Amino acid sequence: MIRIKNAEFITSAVKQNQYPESVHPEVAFVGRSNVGKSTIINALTNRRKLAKVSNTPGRTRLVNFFLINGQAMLVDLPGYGYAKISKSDKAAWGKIIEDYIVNSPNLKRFVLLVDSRHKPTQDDIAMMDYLRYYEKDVVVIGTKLDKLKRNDIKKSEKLIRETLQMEKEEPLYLYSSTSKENLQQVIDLVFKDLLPEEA
Ligand SMILES: Nc1nc2c(ncn2[C@@H]2O[C@H](COP(=O)(O)OP(=O)(O)OP(=O)(O)O)[C@@H](O)[C@H]2O)c(=O)[nH]1
Ligand SMILES: [Mg+2]
Repeated sequence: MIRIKNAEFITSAVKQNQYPESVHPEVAFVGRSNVGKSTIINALTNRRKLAKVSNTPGRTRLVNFFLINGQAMLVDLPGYGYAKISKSDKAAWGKIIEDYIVNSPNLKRFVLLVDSRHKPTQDDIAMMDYLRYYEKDVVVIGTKLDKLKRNDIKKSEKLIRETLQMEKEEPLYLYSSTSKENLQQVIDLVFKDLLPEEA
């Protein structure tokens, strides 16, 4: 079991010369705007306002770095897929993400968040394909599990796996930041080999 003992906001960046100088392994959170990236970061770290949460999609336009237990860096990437976005904003978003991925030697793992209530979108599929290309670990988390009927959980898992063309051994957890269901499983998966296990 991995325990999150402390979390510290380090910095926000849009380009490489603004990234923190870090020797720590990094795990990057990606997903559609409004899927719950900032909320899950607060839940994992047991902090209410570490990452900014809002009802306005597209709120997080920066790459945000958080140091966990002084040993691993959690990286919050800007969300994609909100409707009211101009072409130039979309290009800027793509560049921010790509610059980070290409210029981060310590990046070990991606956490792709999808909404467990819905079939993953075309943007989610494109993102999954894009992440696979980099040959790093990809962990998929279905968010907002509290909004799902118990009967629909298996169905949702199947739909996510099929739509994203996931192999059996590729990990998927459904999770809720509201009820905290599966929180410890998510922590163990997200920080596996990056933070020490405890009894
Ligand atoms: N019911 C429920 N609501 C959630 C959950 N996680 C997040 N939300 C809500 O979803 C909305 C968006 O959450 P954020 O964490 O800001 O989403 P985000 O992915 O960071 O969005 P961007 O910053 O725009 O990319 C907020 O109103 C949250 O309260 C969850 O597990 N259950
Ligand atoms: Mg956010």
